[in-house]
Amino acid sequence: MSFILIEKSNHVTTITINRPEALNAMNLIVVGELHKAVQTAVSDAEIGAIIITGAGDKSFVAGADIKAMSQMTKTAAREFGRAGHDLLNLIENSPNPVIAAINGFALGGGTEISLACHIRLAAENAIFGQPEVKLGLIPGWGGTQRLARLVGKGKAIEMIAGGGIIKSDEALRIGLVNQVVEPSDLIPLANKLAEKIIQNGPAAVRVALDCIRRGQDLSLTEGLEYELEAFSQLFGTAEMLEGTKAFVEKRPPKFR
Ligand code: DAK
Repeated sequence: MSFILIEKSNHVTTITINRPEALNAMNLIVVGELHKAVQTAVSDAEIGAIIITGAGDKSFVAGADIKAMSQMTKTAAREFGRAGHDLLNLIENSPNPVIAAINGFALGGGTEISLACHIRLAAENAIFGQPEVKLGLIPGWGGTQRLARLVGKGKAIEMIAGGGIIKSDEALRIGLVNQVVEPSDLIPLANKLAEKIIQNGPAAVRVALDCIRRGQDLSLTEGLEYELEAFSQLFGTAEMLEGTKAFVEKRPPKFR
């Protein structure tokens, strides 16, 4: 049985983590299937945006599978941790934007998956948390690194060391999510945003994303140089010529 549903429509792939009976908790099989689905979407030249969500109306991902982890040796835990890192790095390094549509519980590994996505949209019933310390663990899929980079060290330490949960309004307030909407509006909003992205110059979107991502690991001076080079490289491309010509001719550009 597949734990992943994939829908491809109009340059957008929607990937649904489908294990609702366990609130979409992630075991090694689910991690592997999600990795394969994301790999297929990022390798598809036709795809310009990816949406990741959870099946059902209660949960995005309620975390790594605690029952499976309770049986793991140190070696198995390292393998599980590595598989999670590989998956989340794949998402973060996707050439095209990945949107997390967070439809309920996003706990532990669930928050961590959303952190690897480029844009986080949440339903009003979304609940975030890094409760691993309550299990005698720490976040193992990048939470100690990505959360602090997104919301700042103080908030990250409060969430990780406290192990508490935060609701969607607080997540919005601290910058953990981009927008909060009614549950029924979540997927339509994700689709609307994806639609907006795919209407833009595909290479320009990819290059902009790459600059932002690379800039996180560079000094401002190095990042600005990187941007300057990337910006210049776009000049004279068919895409750039079409975009600027369409503006002059007062018509929408045809990029795809
Ligand atoms: N794992 C396994 N099963 C889970 C689960 C999880 N994380 N969350 C929910 N389920 C299962 C429940 O066991 C239950 O199944 P049955 O026992 O009935 O068969 C079913 O989903 C429905 O859950 P509940 O009956 O509990 O539903 P409620 O509405 O009452 O409660 C809840 C919802 C989300 C508040 C509750 O299920 C809950 O507290 N779940 C656990 C949330 C959590 O603590 N998540 C963080 C997991 S720790 C590492 C790699 C990765 C990680 C760490 C280290 N390395 C290898 C180093 C990551 C760790 C985590 O993500």
